[in-house]
Amino acid sequence: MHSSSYFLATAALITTLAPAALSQSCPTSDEWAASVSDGIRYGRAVEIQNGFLAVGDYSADSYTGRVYLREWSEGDWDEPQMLDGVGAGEEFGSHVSISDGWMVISAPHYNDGAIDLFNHDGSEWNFEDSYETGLGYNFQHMDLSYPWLAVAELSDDSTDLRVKMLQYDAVGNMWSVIETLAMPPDSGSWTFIALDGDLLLVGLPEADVGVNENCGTVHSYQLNAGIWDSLGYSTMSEADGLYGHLVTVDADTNTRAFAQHGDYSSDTYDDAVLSVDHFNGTSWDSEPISGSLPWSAEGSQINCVALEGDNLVVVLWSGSMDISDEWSTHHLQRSSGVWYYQGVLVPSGASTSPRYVAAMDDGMLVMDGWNDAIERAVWVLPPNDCDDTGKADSCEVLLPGADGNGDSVLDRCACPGDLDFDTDRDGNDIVAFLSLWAGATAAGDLDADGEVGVLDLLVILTQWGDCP
Ligand SMILES: [Ca+2]
Ligand SMILES: [Ca+2]
Ligand SMILES: [Ca+2]
Ligand SMILES: [Ca+2]
Repeated sequence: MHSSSYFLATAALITTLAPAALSQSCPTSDEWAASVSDGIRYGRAVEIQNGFLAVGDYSADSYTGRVYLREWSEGDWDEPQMLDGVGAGEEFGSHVSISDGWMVISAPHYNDGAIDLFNHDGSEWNFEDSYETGLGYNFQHMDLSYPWLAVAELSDDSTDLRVKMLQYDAVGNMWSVIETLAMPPDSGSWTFIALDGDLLLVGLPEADVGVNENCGTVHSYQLNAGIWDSLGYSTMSEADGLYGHLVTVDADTNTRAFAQHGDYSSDTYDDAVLSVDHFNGTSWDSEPISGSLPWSAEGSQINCVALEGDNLVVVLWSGSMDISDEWSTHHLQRSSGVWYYQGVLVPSGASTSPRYVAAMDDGMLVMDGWNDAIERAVWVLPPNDCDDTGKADSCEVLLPGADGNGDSVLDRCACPGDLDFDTDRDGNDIVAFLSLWAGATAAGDLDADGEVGVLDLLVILTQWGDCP
């Protein structure tokens, strides 16, 4: 080792080089608390997609409702664009979904339910079209996956449930009903719609099956040549099981996840069950979930399930006669077709007060809750963040210099400071570092603070020796 000469060269560089700032492009974790003009339902709808973020507050302004819209732009979450409902009580912002530059927002109590469609023009969201439920039908649930929008609506006498499939017509710049999917009789009055790519799921937790009342089903459909073909339904055949709660789907990985809610008022099925299934092209295969899962505990209920790729997030409500209620957010990851429990996600400043929703895209999670200052709040954070940057590793690994050995793992997480990938930190890594510093090259940003400088050199020195 020629430590002294490295030291002298380093000392010389330190006197001549200022920290070199790098451009950063990955969305960063953040928190937005409710303001005085917000209602108590702030954050009861959240959505994130491709750098767009939406936070709904259907109780704002006497339940007129409001949605806050932010965009990740030039290294920051922008000041929000606000969209408001038009009349008290319509609850605009109860549901929000974004897909490919389009957004839908529900107003469940504008007449019997309306959905507004917006398009992003590169700087803001503009109203383009709307859909109102048919005469004698009430809005239930919806989901958007461009160019399709699925809307569930229930007849006033609760006997007929149907799902309207709307498609965007670029020539007329309008959304039109292409198909109506009829649900079986006794489908109940509680519906979850999940739409992604060519897969549509309809969760009906109160559906009766044979003699099993409130048994619950999940109906699935696949888009073939412009028609939504039924793939049948699944169920657990348990009375009051409420199977099909909180359905979500990821078309990129042909995966769906949902809960079996169970019945609060009976002891038989009062703990939540989580199911994850993989679509094999014809039917759904169950995927195992490894380990002891917190929602199996007495009195536990799942409030939301969010799925993206190999990541699954579960918002849990735990409580019983003995334990006071607590809300927590749990992360699971899939490896070779098995889901492994990873741990609890704790946003900075979050309390264990009620949480209801979560959504995921591009490795970032958005979720609601209450903060330590007893304010309703919304957080955005990455479930996978090996370097504690508040940015998704799946985004950062794509930045120049972040993955020099091409193994899809951030180099600074695998073995911090091993810049020549020979499984140690030694003088050769210092030499490599000095040239990265001189060139202001991103691979030298070992502490991920957006600059290459002395602090990064310290990473090599403090991690000196063989890789773990
Ligand atoms: Ca990270
Ligand atoms: Ca790597
Ligand atoms: Ca090395
Ligand atoms: Ca740095």
